[in-house]
Amino acid sequence: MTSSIKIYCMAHQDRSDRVRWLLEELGLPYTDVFLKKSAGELNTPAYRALNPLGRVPTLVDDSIVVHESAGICLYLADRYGYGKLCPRLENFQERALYNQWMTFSTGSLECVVARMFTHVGTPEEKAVTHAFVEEQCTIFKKLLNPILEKQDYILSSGFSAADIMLGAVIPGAEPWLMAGNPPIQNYMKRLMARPAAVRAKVF
Ligand SMILES: N[C@@H](CCC(=O)N[C@@H](CS)C(=O)NCC(=O)O)C(=O)O
Repeated sequence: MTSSIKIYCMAHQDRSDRVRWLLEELGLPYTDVFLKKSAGELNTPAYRALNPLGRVPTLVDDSIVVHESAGICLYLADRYGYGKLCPRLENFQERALYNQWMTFSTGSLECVVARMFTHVGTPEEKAVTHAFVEEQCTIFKKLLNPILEKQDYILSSGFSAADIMLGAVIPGAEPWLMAGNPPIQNYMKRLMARPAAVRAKVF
């Protein structure tokens, strides 16, 4: 079967990781299109027409073009894994939680942790950033731990694209979320053992 699905990325380990993992879970063929930032390939008019931000990942599926890794995974799960890798729309309770965790992964968790790696400023300003990340991650643990102590995946209905998003993002927060914290460590072990994650070279 030939595939028209293309993932524009810079490397397997950039934010295209979650998209590739989901495609592997879905068993869909895809092609990676590697762009070289140093060669200006994120800035060409052709690429900016697909992704005006000049970032990766971007997904092209025939005439459909999507950027934002969470947006791409929402699209793929709805189109190709409906009711399997995402709850059905009429399952309002589960779908609401799914929406919450899909957007939490990049909108709250990833962007908070990214501050630690991008912060600039005086030592005092860095200490403020550090304290903010610590405080937020303490809350994240209070949210996630009770769920992961009672079930294997973030939704009670089982594995979904929300686990892919969380699983791809949590390792960036390793010192704050995983160290000394068995519920999230064990959750990550379960996710890392998934054959699709291994095939996608996420970890
Ligand atoms: N929120 C976006 C973030 C996309 C993003 O910032 N991607 C990085 C690579 S992981 C990027 O393209 N950086 C541009 C650059 O390094 O110039 C998403 O989740 O897709």
